[in-house]
Amino acid sequence: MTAVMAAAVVMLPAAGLTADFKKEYRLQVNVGPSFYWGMGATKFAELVAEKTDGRINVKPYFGSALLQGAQLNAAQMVARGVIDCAFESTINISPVVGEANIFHLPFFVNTFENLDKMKAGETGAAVFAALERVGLQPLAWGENGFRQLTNSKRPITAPADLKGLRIRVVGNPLFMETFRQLGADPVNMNWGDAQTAFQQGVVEGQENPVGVLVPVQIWQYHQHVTMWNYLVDPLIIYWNKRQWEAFPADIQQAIQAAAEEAGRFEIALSRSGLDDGVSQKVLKDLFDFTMEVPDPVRFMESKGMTVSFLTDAQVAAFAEATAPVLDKWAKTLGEDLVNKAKADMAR
Ligand code: X2X
Repeated sequence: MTAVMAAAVVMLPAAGLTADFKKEYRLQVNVGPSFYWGMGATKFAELVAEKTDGRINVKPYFGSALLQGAQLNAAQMVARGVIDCAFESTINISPVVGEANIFHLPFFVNTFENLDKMKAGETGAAVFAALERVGLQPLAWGENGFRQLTNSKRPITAPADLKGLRIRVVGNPLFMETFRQLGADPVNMNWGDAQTAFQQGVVEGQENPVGVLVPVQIWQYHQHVTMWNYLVDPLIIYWNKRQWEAFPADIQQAIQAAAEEAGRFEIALSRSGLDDGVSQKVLKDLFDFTMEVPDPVRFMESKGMTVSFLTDAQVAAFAEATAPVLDKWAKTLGEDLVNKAKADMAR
């Protein structure tokens, strides 16, 4: 054995122990740190540090700072390894993983129960498998929530109320088509630009979950909110797959556990005040979380907003009006996936 070879043999185990980790793993997040979603990202970074004894340092980059605001590029950049990982909306994943649009069909998934069944069932497995096929390792679910409609003009309780309203939507064609079908005038823009557009009154309305409406203080621009649960926006914590596979097993396990815990925390935050108290109990009992989470609906009312909850008949009228979009996109997604979702929800 030559001296060089001997040295290599001695070096190997040591190199294995102190695997070459990056100084920082960059985490893409579309919103800011004060949103529940942003708080979930911070929690994920903290838990990864804790569970890997500081060997893996995840740093959240809020407001799509790594993408100059181009939120719809998130998944592509992680798949290419330009960004390491993301805590991102299924809407922002959908350009690369079309299957994610199963959650965004209008008036299709309408309750937390249905959503949970889909995530735990074959639908969730199919969406995760689709991420893997494009080079993304899915780790856990989070939640932005059911998206609600706000506007500055009038209470909206029927499709006719939307006529001609300029509504900001995210740049996903399914959203554009849904609002066009309802007779509105949708305009797509990134979230960063949308906030300026609200301030300047360039748009008269928008749609987002209460976990976004409250931190942006939407009542400053829009006085009316329609609670119509028209579609749901789950989040997924995911990692570049090649990089993930190169991690030692103990690191993978630690990050996986951190993602599941952070996802659970973030979902509980997002549902606080919207379910029968289960989420608040999870926050207190499991996470020892003492910050007061206000009931979002009461809170918006206290800020002077009119809150319209739709009756079943009113929801049915919107569902009927948007049925052509649902049918078209169900075909795009494929019978197989749509049937999985229906079967999961019927369970
Ligand atoms: O752009 C939006 O509306 C937001 C913040 O909800 C998403 O990233 C999907």
